[in-house]
Amino acid sequence: MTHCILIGAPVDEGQRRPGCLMGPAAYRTAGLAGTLAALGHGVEDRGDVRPAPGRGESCANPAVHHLPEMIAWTEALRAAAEAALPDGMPIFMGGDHALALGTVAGVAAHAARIGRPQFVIWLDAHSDFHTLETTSSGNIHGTPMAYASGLPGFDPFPPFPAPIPGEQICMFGIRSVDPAEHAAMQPTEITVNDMRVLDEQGIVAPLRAFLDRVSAADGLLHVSLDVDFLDPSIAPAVGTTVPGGTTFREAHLVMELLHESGLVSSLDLVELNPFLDERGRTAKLMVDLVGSLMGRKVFDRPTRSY
Ligand code: 4U7
Ligand code: MN
Ligand code: MN
Ligand code: MN
Repeated sequence: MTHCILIGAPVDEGQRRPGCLMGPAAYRTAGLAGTLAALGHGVEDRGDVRPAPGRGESCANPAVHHLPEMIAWTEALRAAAEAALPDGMPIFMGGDHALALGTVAGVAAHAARIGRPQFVIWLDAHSDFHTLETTSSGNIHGTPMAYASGLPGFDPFPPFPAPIPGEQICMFGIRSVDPAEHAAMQPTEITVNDMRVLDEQGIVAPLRAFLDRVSAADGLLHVSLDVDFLDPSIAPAVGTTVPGGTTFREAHLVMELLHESGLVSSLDLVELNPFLDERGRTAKLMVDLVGSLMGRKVFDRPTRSY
């Protein structure tokens, strides 16, 4: 049994299409707490994080918008993550993906404090590897992985507490990478399992290879699940749809393998825009995926030991 700590992060400022701020309410409406409780987990809902007012910070790239608000969110969410981790497994209900600047900072700081390596699995159509200097959309939801990697180009933000080495990052489901992101990732050791890799090798082998490394290092594992990881035909409630995403079964299989590993210590649910949903189907799918991540299965079968 896991003590699950639900934390609402109604971040809407990391992109330009309003609606992600309704995400936490949609997850509550779709029954996230009840799903976890039915699986035998403890559930505590700490409500929604409220950031301090922005302080007027600016940067050289004129495209970047809502910078002061995003710095305030980053500080507040880092604090919420650090406060929750000693008590259980935080589940951050987004909110757009810019919330991960704060949540990943919090988990990395916690891991450094307890002396264990922090790993991240990024389930996304996008690599989110822009800096404030390279982003042309100016949308900060496209930057959290570069921030967590300790790249320069985030001057107005607090320095990332314990940058995560590329060896400890795995991207899964990637199919949209801008040239500047590609260039920035080139010298890193990040594992990029793009859709081509998943087409050729399936889910199981690449995912187990990463989980074996997490386990061997006695690492903590943060899962960041962007709705656009899923194919838009099954998950329409997202502002940045990219065709060719994972199927229903591929996504559940990822969650089932993550559960089986016993390694997951924190989770982001990001980019759900309930305003774009069809009768709650995307919100319900995301809740069902969390169910698989937290142990729902049809039959018990011998599991791999890590
Ligand atoms: B998400 C993009 F240009 N790279 O920077 C950008 F393609 O959190 C998309 O993964 C970013 O949804 C997508 O704006 C951020 C674009
Ligand atoms: Mn993303
Ligand atoms: Mn994305
Ligand atoms: Mn998006």
